[in-house]
Amino acid sequence: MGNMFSLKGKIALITGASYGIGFAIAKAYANAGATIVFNDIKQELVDKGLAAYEAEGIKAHGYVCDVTDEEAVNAFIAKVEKEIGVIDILVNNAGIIKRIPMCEMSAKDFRQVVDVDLNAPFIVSKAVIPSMIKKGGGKIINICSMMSELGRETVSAYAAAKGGLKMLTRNIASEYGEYNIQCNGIGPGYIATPQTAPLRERQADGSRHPFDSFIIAKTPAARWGTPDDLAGPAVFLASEASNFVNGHILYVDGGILAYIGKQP
Ligand code: NAP
Ligand code: GCO
Repeated sequence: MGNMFSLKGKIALITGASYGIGFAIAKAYANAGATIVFNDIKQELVDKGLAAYEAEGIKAHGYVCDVTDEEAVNAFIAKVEKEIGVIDILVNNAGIIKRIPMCEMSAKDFRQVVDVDLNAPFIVSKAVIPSMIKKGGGKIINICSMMSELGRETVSAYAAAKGGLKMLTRNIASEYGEYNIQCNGIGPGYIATPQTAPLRERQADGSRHPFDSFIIAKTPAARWGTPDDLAGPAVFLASEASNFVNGHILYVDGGILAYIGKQP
């Protein structure tokens, strides 16, 4: 039996992958043999990302592109197809969060979160699907969240977007499965990245942030995840090992969704 997790010869686009979860997934794909393409919103972040990949011995291709801008995305994908080749694996990773109580949140802020976290995966997916069909198949992996299943104070827009992304995942699987396209989601638990840094900040007296302690108590693994915890599941969903897995959300959460919580 060959290595069914190999990504040799595949071209993978991971959006917003200069650092954080996207970077860890891209690193794992490169180690499995794929050619890495990533984008970020600013040139300085792309440059920072390129240097970080180089430090890992990876020759990545970095581009500036705002994933919410349909015209820019179409031009970006056309450029990648011309310069590197047809994208075999797309990871819709770029995302933002705004933690604001719902009744204090402006519609503009709400729309911005939905734009990056839900509309953009729609825009980028529809830009890559036609060439995947022509090539005979492809893999799309949407980075969902605990908030695809759960709510909490201050994250109404994020939860609405990530819940929507779960259903977009199932719909892409439904609509394009017959073309050998598998679209699945990864639902990370609480992962230590810049996005969650404010939730882990030490208090003035040096003690843990209350949310930090709350997450550790709520997670059977009793720790925050690291971006590298997502590497194995991401490789699985990009490889031929998952060729009959479609429309599934794989939660990688140290057990949070299985757990009722510690008794007081
Ligand atoms: P992060 O550290 O904030 O990284 C997100 C990346 O996306 C950044 O490079 C960011 O660039 C980029 N980005 C944002 N808006 C963009 C746009 N319009 N166009 C292109 N790139 C854009 O986040 P992360 O924690 O690694 O999260 C990655 C994904 O996982 C997100 O979708 C997030 O919602 C999801 N997630 C995270 C966690 C967690 O606990 N960390 C858990 C579940 C799901 P800038 O730096 O310029 O903003
Ligand atoms: C929050 C968090 C999240 C996580 C993640 C959980 O404020 O609750 O930032 O929502 O980043 O998406 O899976």
